[in-house]
Amino acid sequence: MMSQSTGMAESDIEQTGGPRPEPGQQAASQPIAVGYKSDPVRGAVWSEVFRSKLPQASFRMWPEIGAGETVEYLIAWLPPPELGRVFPNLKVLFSIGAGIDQLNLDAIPPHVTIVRMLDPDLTRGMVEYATFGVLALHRDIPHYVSDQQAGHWSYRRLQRAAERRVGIMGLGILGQALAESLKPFGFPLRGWSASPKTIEGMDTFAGPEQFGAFLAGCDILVCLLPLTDATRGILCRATFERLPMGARLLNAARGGHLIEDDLIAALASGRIDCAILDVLQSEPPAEDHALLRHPRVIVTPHIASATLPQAAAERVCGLIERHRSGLPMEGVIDRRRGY
Ligand code: NDP
Ligand code: OXD
Repeated sequence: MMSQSTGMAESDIEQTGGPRPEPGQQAASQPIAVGYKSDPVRGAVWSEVFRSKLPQASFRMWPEIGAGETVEYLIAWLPPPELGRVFPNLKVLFSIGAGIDQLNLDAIPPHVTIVRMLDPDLTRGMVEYATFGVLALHRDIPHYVSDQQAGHWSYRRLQRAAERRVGIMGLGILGQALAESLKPFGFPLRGWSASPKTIEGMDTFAGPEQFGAFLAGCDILVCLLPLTDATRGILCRATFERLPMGARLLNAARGGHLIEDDLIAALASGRIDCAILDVLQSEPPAEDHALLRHPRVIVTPHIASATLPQAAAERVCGLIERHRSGLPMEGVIDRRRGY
């Protein structure tokens, strides 16, 4: 369920069991050790933000992490494999990305709260990319790019947006923001999520039992799902066969959602007309990867959106302060669901 005021999934807002200060006590002024394990160039920006926004924090960049047992907060894309041993007193792991499928949840001690990146800039980036993608698929741009490369000048019939049904898999932060962005163009919109939702101007479907009905009305299918055990390989032959003939595909979520050979076969049969992919199974792909070379596929190198270090660091400083004051944090993941 989405909160009206923030657009956040309620499951993203959770009590974290952080230390509760006495009334009036400034828990946030106590020293804090924060580890950072990711790109060091971006880390320099993070370090600067911590210096100004959370001066009581000792910001330590991997591998110069000091005494691991003092670190209570870790910011990482990939934490060290033996997280519990390296940081026995870790309280919160902040994922640098919106997705957390890169984490091995079984290797993260159960008492550690995992928080994913939620940031308006990250959402905006995805909205820009996915809006561009839907419009490009609607206006046959993969065909025109390929025609240009072949030196052809040929027209395709213009179809009204009102005749092109767009279906969004995943109605979370990104899926709902995309739906809002697409509304003014007049596409009939539908969406699919795990739990039922009511969204103005959109037909909604939920759960595996309504998946077929959802797919049957998607002329353009957009994937904005998290990658979990339940969604891995969901863009496969069985799914494509339930779409209208000649449907178009946009995957801006994770390469693990797509069975690439099934897409290649669906493109060959005409079941899928064309596709835009921001993510692939293996990144970077081999130079001779069939989808990189396919004339009806546009591939981009996982750039649909990105975590910008300044905004992300400011956000995490705020979350640490909230945690130390015993307040709930946004973006806490539910380990049972895997997102
Ligand atoms: P959210 O967690 O906010 O939303 C996920 C949505 O997917 C929810 O609506 C959820 O349903 C739905 N969902 C999850 N599992 C299932 C399932 N088994 N069946 C049906 N629906 C399901 O995620 P975000 O919108 O923030 O992000 C989505 C993904 O986008 C990220 O996990 C990440 O992988 C990807 N991403 C890609 C980027 C890129 O640059 N390419 C950048 C940023 C993110 P419910 O609402 O009922 O829980
Ligand atoms: C993310 C991404 O998950 O950039 O944030 O893919």
